[in-house]
Amino acid sequence: MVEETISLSETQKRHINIFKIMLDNQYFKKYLADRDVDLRQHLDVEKHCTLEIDSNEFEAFANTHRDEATVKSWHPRPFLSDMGNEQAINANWIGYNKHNTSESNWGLEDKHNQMLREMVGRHNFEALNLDYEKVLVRLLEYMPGHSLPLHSDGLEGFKKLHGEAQPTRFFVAVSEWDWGHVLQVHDNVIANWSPGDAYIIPPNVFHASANFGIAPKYTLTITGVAS
Ligand SMILES: O=C(O)CCC(=O)C(=O)O
Ligand SMILES: [Fe+2]
Repeated sequence: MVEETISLSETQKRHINIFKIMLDNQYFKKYLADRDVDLRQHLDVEKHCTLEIDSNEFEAFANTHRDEATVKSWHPRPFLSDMGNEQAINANWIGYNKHNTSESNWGLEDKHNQMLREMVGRHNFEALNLDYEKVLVRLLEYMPGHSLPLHSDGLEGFKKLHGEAQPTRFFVAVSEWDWGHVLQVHDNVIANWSPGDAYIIPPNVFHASANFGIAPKYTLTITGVAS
């Protein structure tokens, strides 16, 4: 008994030590400081417009095409940029893993991109001032308890599809806003949205998104170039 108690407390000590090392090193904090990312400096992020979309249509798409979804979690991958991978490592180090960052998405496959683009519709791309022929539309599904850790966009998917360009990235709310559905873009916490609400995520601006609620969260990321 005595021995067990001692060995348990040694294990606990070791765990506390690991946490200390992990948090004391502050790799992600340093990463941001090195890039002059400072939350105390305000960045204006306003709603761009509200698209006319039908949430049900996108949620039905997710369910119909569930077995063709790309299911991923947050970790370094060979096709990401060095920047993306460094950010993923920093996030993994502080506890983000497959149990809290799982995402199902559609749109990287060309046929899904075409279908989603049609569902969004030409009139909405006009509202965004985007070239209908040069877009990448992805539908993201986050279940309760999962989030997209802090990152800046590498835009790898768009660059692969349409070559190097300086595209604009839009976040578009799809499902009705619900408990625990949030997007943080620098010092702006965006919530309480309506389906179709579109926000620009400016290049190199850090953002994160979460579902700490009770219903799935559906969003679109639309990347494109001005028409
Ligand atoms: O859709 C989300 O919740 C996050 C979007 C995002 O990170 C992006 O559009 O780059
Ligand atoms: Fe992003």
